Amino acid sequence: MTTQNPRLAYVIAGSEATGGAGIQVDLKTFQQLGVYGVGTLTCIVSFDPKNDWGHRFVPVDPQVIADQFEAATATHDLDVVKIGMLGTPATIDTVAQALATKPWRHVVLDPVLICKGQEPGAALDTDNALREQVLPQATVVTPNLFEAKTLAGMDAIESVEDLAEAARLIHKQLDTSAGPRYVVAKGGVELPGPDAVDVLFDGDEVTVLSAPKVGEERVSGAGCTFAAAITAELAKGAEVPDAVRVAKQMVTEGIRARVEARTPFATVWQGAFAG
Ligand code: PXL
Repeated sequence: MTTQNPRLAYVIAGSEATGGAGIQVDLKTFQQLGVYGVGTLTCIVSFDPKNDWGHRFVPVDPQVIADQFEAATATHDLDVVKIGMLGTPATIDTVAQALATKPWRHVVLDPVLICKGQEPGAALDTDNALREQVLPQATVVTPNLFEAKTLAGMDAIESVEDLAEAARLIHKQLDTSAGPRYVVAKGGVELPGPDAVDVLFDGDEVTVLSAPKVGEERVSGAGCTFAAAITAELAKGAEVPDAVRVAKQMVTEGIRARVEARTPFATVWQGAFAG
C-alpha cells in the first residue's frame, strides 16, 4: 500500500443536475488536476426541459449547510476553498459566518449572481448580501462580464480597458489588510474581438491573458471550471498568476473538446486537459 497524500480543495456550491455546471464541475476539475475534492451543497438547480430549460431552484436548509461545513472541516484540514452559487441571503449569511470561523490561505469566489427563475427583488437582496458578506473575505474573485459590471457598478464594459477598470473597482471592495487580493475579470465571448480576454488585477498591476475565442457561443460550466481550476492549483501551492494561467488553459481546451447536449449551451469537458 502506498500513501499518496493528495492536496485537498474544498468547494461550497450548488448542484446543477445536468452535470454541466455547479459542484459537479468543481469536483471533476479538482480530480482532473490531481486534488482531493471536498464539497458542501448550498442549493439544487434542475433545469426544466418542458419550460425552455428554466432554472428550478431549491435552497438547502441553512442548518444543513452549517452541518456539512462542520463535517467537512472537522474531518480535514482545509485551507483553500472555492465559493460557487449561494443563491439566497440566508445561505450567504450561513456561509459567510462559517467562513469567518477559520483562517483560509485562499478563498476563491466565483460571484454567481443572477440565476434565471429567481425573483428580481430576491436577486438584488442576494447580490447585496454577497457583496457585503462574502466579497470582503475573498482572496481571488472571478467575475464574468455581467458580474464585473454589476459588482463594479459600471454601465457597460465594451473594451479590455473597461474590463481592467471594473477589476480595479472590484478590488477596492476587497479586504487587503491580510495580504494581497486578486480580481480576475473575464471577458468571454461577449467582449468584442477575436480573443477571449481575461484581466488579472493584483492591486498594483494589470495582466491581460488572451486566447483565441473557440466559437462565439457561450459554453456552460466555463466559469465554474475556471474558478475550480484556480482553487486546485492554489491547493497544490501555486501562486495566483500561475494558477490563473493553468485555469485559462484548462477552460480553453475543455471548450475545444466541449460536450454537446440538448440544453441551449454545450458544456466544458474537463477531461480534455492533461496538465
Ligand atoms: O454557471 C453558474 C452556475 C453555478 N452553479 C449552479 C448553477 C449555475 C448555472 O446554472 O446552476 C448550481
